Amino acid sequence: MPKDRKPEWAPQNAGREYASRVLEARSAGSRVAKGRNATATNVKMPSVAALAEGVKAGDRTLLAKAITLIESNAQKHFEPGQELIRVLLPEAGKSIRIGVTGVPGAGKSTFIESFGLWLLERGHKVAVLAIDPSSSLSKGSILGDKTRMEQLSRQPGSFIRPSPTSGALGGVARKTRESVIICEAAGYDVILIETVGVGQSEVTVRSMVDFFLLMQIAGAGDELQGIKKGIMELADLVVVNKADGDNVQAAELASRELNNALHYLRHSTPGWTTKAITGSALQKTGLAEIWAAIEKFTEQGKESGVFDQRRQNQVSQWFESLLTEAVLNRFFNSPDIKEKLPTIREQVEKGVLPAVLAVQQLIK
Ligand SMILES: Nc1nc2c(ncn2[C@@H]2O[C@H](COP(=O)(O)OP(=O)(O)O)[C@@H](O)[C@H]2O)c(=O)[nH]1
Ligand SMILES: [Mg+2]
Repeated sequence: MPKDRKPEWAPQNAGREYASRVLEARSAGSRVAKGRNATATNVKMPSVAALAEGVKAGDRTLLAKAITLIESNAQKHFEPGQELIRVLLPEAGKSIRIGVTGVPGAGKSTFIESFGLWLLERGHKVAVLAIDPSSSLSKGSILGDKTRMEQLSRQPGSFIRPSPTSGALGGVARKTRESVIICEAAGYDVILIETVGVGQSEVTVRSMVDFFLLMQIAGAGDELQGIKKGIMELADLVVVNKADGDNVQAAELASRELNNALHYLRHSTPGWTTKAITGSALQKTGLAEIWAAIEKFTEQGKESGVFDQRRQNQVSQWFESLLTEAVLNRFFNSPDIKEKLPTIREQVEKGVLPAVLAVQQLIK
């Protein structure tokens, strides 16, 4: 059973409103748990052509299999996975990619569910992906059981994929980027990516989305919510969530304070002023305002060229980082280097060999 847990930054006398649910890993049971643990190796994998056709036709079962293929760490799945991406790439790109971050318990998943349903009512197709760097450590997801988004997942126009389980943030991020491509090829025009506010993951998500939404709550402490961590400077919109019930005034005050703070910060997107607003994911308020901001942002950015420029930069940065990684791997894994490196390193440490010379020797 998931247990209600209050995050450590919750006020001492806080009630359940700060509770965030931690889902322990399980091997079978819920639909999500099964999807999460299914390894591509034991899933019967259709051909690349069948997957590509299925994805393009919007078949959710084949879409899920396609993502399982690219998430697979099995060697035999690498080539077909990359071939699939290559085939689908021309169909991709026609969506708005939205990142949602915030401390655990801020209400990201609740918001994504409410917002997703709201968008479906307006004729959009919504895909939800998650990046949760903690999941590989805790064997469960601190994104919590709301990641299941029961209501949203029952709608035909939606697709929800929890965070890939294994691997370091870099690997998880690659899989998410490729999942975005696949979802777009399947006709999803709004992609929502949820991530937790724990360090690098926000930067990673910022590097793959068009619009970045930071979810805050009143009274949880500025420091923990990233004002000091520079996360505010990544955001295109700050939403103070849980502006409902007794909490409305506190939320409005927090929003005003955030707007003051934002005044002095560098904004994430050239030509766009990042603002703070209030909303309630639970009561479904603020959704229209958030969408209006996203639409204006997109319209304005496409007109000025900032939107396409960012996407282009993102792809080229991604390419550079993949290339660097590959070159480094190749270098450090070559038998010759593996053999010589320890001795040379020792000589440098002992002061026998100058560092510059040592590097030159190894590179040669
Ligand atoms: N009062 C109130 N509670 C909310 C709101 N949004 C989320 N919650 C509650 O806050 C808790 C954490 O929500 P969740 O969406 O899992 O947060 P996440 O960790 O950021 O994804 C849950 O118990 C939600 O029901 C809101 O707008 N108002
Ligand atoms: Mg969540």
